[in-house]
Amino acid sequence: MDNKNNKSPSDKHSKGLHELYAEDPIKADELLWNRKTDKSSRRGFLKSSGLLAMVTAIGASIPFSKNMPAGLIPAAFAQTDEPFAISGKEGLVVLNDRPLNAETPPHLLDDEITPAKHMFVRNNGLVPDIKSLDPASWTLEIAGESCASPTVFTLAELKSRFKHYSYQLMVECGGNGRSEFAPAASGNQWTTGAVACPKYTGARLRDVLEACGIKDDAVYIGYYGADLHLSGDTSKESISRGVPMSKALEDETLIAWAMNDEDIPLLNGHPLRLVCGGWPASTSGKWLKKIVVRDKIHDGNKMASPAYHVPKYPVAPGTQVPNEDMEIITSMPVRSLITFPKTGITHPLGKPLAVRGHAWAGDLEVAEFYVSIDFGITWQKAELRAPVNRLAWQHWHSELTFPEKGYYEIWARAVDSEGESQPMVVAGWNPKGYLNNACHRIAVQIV
Ligand SMILES: Nc1nc2c(c(=O)[nH]1)N[C@H]1C(S)=C(S)[C@@H](COP(=O)(O)O)O[C@H]1N2
Ligand SMILES: [Mo]
Repeated sequence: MDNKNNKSPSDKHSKGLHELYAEDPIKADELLWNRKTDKSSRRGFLKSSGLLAMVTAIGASIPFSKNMPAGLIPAAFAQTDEPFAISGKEGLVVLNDRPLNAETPPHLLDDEITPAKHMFVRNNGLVPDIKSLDPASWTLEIAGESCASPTVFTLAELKSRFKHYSYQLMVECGGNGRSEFAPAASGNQWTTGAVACPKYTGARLRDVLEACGIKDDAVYIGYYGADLHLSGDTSKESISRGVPMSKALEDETLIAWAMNDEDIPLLNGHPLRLVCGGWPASTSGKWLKKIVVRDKIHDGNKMASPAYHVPKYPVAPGTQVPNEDMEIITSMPVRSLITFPKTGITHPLGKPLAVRGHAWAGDLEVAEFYVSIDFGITWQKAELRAPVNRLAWQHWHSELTFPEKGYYEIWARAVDSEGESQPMVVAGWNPKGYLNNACHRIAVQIV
């Protein structure tokens, strides 16, 4: 028996209002209120079944329920860990809703392979309408002045003509950690959660480009996606970035149609995305429509300094740096997360505390990992595993014992294969707030 199609409306209510609203706010509205989606009616009449569901979810009666504006989502829900957030996502913290940007709290990045529901979202423009993202009619154009035979492939052709590869790949926004810079840099105030490492499946960009002929003068590729500029102006791209040929032709650089063996989530680029693991994720174009092979550094939107550029030399916080003194970000720096336990826990004295997380280092590997419970005075070496493939994060774990009761911080620090360590305090200030790879730290109370 197929239970899925056998749900009565009361089953739907037992799902919980958060989920109902997250999945389909309009449907939820219709289910709960005695009305169609008439946004002009200021007050609605809560159906008795709807009231029951709401009261159950809130855990208290609603004396003035009959005065509630139709479609009102109770403010009480905003106090839960999982607000009526984003369809297909769970527990993400929304930093901006236009364009939609949301990050993942560290304890929700505990999985070795990041599940779709916990992958952050970073949009520069307007998310394409799901109806315009039909995999059956999707095409990818390969063109540009350094492409010998420009070609348009259907998604089906990409899948049938080219060998499939799967890799777990690091996708981290260049601005991850921006919130810690002072003076503050403008842009999304990411803390630690603009990062993920899902498994992608697709064709190698190299195979596809080689099938179209790469001219000798090729130096760069650039992508174009189907999302519109925030202004809605169809003559502008929301973002169109790229990478040098050396990165484009790496084994792991994919034109991906699947994430974790499923369709790529709508917000993360369905039905096709470029993935350049280990580089600022702005190079991993979503809703991928076109790739150009260029005879110069790609000049699409957000390629010019100061976007995704950092000073060529260290500068004092707050310095105005001329554009010509900035250089484009390539590989992301060494960084790590403590994904277990969640910050703020209490733990009994005398019982060892297991801690774990992930570490990554852009194009490099992480070579060593350390944890400290005394604010970085002494460091204990943690167990560190090799990556499942190049450009995937590595897992670390350790066990900590505490000398007495009280407040502690656990600090975690990765060192890459070239001996570069994460800094304990905020990394080099830069005008746009990129590449903060400072140590992640969490609080624990030993009782
Ligand atoms: N078409 C398109 N691709 C894009 C973006 C975008 O806004 N549009 N944002 C980029 C940036 S800045 C980042 S950090 C990543 C975020 O990927 P995610 O939303 O799947 O987490 O996508 C990149 N690719
Ligand atoms: Mo980004």
